[in-house]
Amino acid sequence: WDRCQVLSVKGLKMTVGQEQQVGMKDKPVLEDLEKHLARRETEALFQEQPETGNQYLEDTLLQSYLKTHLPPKVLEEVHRDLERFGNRLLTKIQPLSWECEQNPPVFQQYDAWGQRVDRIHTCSAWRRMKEISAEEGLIAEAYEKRFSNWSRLYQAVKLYLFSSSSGGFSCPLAMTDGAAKVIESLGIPGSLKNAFDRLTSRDPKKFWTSGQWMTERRGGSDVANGTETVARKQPDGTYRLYGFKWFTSAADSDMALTLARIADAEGQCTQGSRGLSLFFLRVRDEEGNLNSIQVHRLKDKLGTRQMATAELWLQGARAELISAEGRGVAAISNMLNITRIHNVIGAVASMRRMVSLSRDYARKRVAFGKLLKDHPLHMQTIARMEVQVRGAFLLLMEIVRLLGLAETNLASEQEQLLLRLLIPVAKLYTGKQASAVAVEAMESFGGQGYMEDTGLPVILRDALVLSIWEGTTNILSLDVLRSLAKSQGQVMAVFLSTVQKKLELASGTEELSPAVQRTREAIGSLRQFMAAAGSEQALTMELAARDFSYSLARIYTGRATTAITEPWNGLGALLMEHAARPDASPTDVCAALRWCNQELCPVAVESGRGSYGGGAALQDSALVFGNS
Ligand code: UCC
Repeated sequence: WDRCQVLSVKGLKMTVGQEQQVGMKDKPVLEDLEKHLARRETEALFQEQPETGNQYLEDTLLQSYLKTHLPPKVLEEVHRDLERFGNRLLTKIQPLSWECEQNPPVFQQYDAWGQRVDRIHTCSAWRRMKEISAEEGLIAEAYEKRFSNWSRLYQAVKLYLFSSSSGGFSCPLAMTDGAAKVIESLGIPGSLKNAFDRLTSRDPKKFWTSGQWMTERRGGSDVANGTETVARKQPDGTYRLYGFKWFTSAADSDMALTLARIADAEGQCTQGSRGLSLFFLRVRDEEGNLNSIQVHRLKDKLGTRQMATAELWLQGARAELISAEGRGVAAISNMLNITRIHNVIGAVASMRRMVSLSRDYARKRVAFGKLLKDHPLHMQTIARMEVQVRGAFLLLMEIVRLLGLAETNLASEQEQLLLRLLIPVAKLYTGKQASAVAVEAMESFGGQGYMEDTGLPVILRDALVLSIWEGTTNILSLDVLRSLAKSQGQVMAVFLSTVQKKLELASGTEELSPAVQRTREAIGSLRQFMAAAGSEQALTMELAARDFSYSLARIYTGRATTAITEPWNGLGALLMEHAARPDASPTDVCAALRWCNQELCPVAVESGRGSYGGGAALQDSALVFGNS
């Protein structure tokens, strides 16, 4: 006990504040202190909590991005709103977020009298999040298009700020946005007008959220072969759905879009992708009764515990066919592309939150006689994370900028192709970054990072799902290949020519020349890889898909663009472009250089090592299964 006390007193010496720290540094160890004094001091032992302030005002990269890109009038209004929103997040919304975490949804299957009720009880903070989402126009902003092509970017920025304080409500918002996008892309048919108006409403009383029920027991990734739900046509033209949905996120949503196979007169269904159609359904009727749906159970998840994920039996749920028959996957891909962008938003937001907290902690926490911020190795670790967040943030901005152009018919064909390619690239890359950064940042708090009541493990747990839902890393890598195949290589031609052309312009900025040089070399390697892969079997590209996608992410994030000379026409605005702005800071340049110091083209390196041939595939299998 005595030793513990002494250690604690020593601990006190390291934690109570800088002046006291430095003053006490060379004093002898306090073994001779009386026990009661040691106890009193120990009871006063505390560590200062890491905090963030107004997230918008603290985010210099976000502010400089908006200042560089938004037209002045838009910037003025957006800046005012974001500053206000930042304060609301800090003072009102963050406490609700913690409440959501502490009061996860509860499933009640039966009432006291044995009646099956299947109620999902959510806490008042969660329901308040829904109201706030409507009030803040978190979905509406993108569809009202008040700021033309900048509306999408503005919405994404608000969602980015909201994400870490949303108590998991970002998930239903992602699917709500995706559903609105699908309905909009169908031309808002009369039967879906009410749903669209509600999904995009600013009125909390009207606002609906949507689910996206894609996953069944046989297929999370392989939707085309795993979907067993059957749709039977009714005399009134509607359908009734029968099946089991294995993961339904935000199961308390008002409506859902889901896939099913239409049965013919003999009850037969077409298998595979061509047999899938897309349906709209209400989860409950006006009286609150479930639409012939039974909630089987809630999922017991590692993270996103604030949000109810359920297994659902569809037992004749009334639904409306909203795609052409057999075009379900193509129709729902509009939703997927939006939810994947939300995934990127969530990834960047969680990284930003973790790094901000690490930074704040470094200013407060003392170890070995000085603040963490004065330990170069500790700062190097945080700086490396900061470079990752910056790259991911600019990639996100690039995508929502392109999406904004596409949604206002201002995108060129090349920009649309680039958008199609960059969505899976960004989703898969930032999902992995977020997991890595969350783990690394957690370590920067020492043992405190591992303590549940600090809230830090919540961020880690919630970040870990980002590389899984909405398509795993490998599935998204294959989607990158799908975009290449579908465009017959045009997406890559646009990617390469854009990067190449813009690099020439960036090479005028002296300080960036090492980064330009490295990117140029990486593009050369990428070209060589593609030329060689083109003449090989399909297996090569499948095995290379992940490294290939990483290469695209790293090269694109680091590349320079024309935005200096053509601010409104430039394709992209990533680290080098940001660093080449007339008012760029040395930090911007440093981030670009550091980014380009990593291996920019891992696919070329691995290809050189023979990692993608048939022999390598056999070796992989032998390694995994231990065959001799
Ligand atoms: O996890 C889920 C919800 C969680 C909550 C989300 C919150 C996230 C935000 C968080 C914020 C913090 S729902 C489950 C998610 N599941 C998936 O993502 C499924 C993963 N699997 C895939 O993505 C597969 O690749 C499939 C299902 C798309 C493969 O289907 P198919 O049918 O085998 O693929 P096909 O035959 O290649 O594609 C069929 C059509 C083609 O069009 P056509 O016929 O015109 O050539 C494709 O080009 O669909 C088109 N298509 C696409 N188009 C497929 N994918 C895309 C795409 N991404 N973009 C455009």
